[in-house]
Amino acid sequence: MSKKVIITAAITGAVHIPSMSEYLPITPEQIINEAVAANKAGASVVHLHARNKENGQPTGSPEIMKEIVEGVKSKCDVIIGITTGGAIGMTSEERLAAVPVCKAELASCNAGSVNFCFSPIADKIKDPKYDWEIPFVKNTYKVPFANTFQGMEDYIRIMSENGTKPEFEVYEVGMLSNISYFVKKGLLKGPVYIQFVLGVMGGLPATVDNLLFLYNTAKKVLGEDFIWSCAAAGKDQFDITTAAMILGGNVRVGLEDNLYISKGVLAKSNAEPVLKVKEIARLLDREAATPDEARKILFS
Ligand code: KMH
Ligand code: ZN
Repeated sequence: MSKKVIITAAITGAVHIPSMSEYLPITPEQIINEAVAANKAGASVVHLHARNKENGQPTGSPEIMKEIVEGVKSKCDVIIGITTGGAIGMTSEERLAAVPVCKAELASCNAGSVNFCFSPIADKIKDPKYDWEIPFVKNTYKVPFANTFQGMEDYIRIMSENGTKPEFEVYEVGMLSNISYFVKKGLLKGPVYIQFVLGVMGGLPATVDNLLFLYNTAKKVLGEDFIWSCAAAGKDQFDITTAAMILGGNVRVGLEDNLYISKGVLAKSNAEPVLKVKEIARLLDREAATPDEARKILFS
């Protein structure tokens, strides 16, 4: 088991809406500052999404993503992972546009199609700040998160042409076979990097059994040639990431996945969950990897 743990901070995402928390970073400046502070708190990787500067709506704009990436790079040496998840309903072209522009070290690569529903958010927001928010979340009840084989092949190829390593987001066990298909096809070199994402409505629930199921299946399907991390959406974030660290895995936390630091208490920054998970790691005798230590684990 590696003593070092790679902590990823997923800064803002494309699920939560501004009306849910005043602390959700929106503008490039806020996202940059949050990423830099999360790095200072112990994150060696930041996972970035872009949002419209005026109203916080998730956007695939390569210009905004570039502004964010360059801002973070100018202030610290954290490993940058950009999203290609976009938002439900965006085309592959929109989702991929920032990859050649940013040439980040990592980019998410969603490992198969899944329902990715967060429409129940609409029931909790009585007075939305922006007009786009409620239709945006309700739309996920109707539209699946499409990641076809052709799409995944395109994502893998474009990332490889731009020196970007895919971080495979796995929401369901069959997605491990999809990754294995591309390894066998010769499109991916090991070790592949996998992010197990539990607790999405439409994907595997966030339980320790499911984490073990994914981990054991990955070992069978990918023959040990993988590095893994785990994220959990919502209230199970800290339980599941703790279990992942006990199993020797790496972890992702941050406001993309969970807006709360404890029951009923909003996290005021991304640094808060990073510090919390770093403290749990310390109690488990694991130490947060620096960006350079994480680079060695991920890229060599
Ligand atoms: N926006 C989502 C539906 C990723 O960053 O690649 C999922 C997502 C994952 O964005
Ligand atoms: Zn994301």
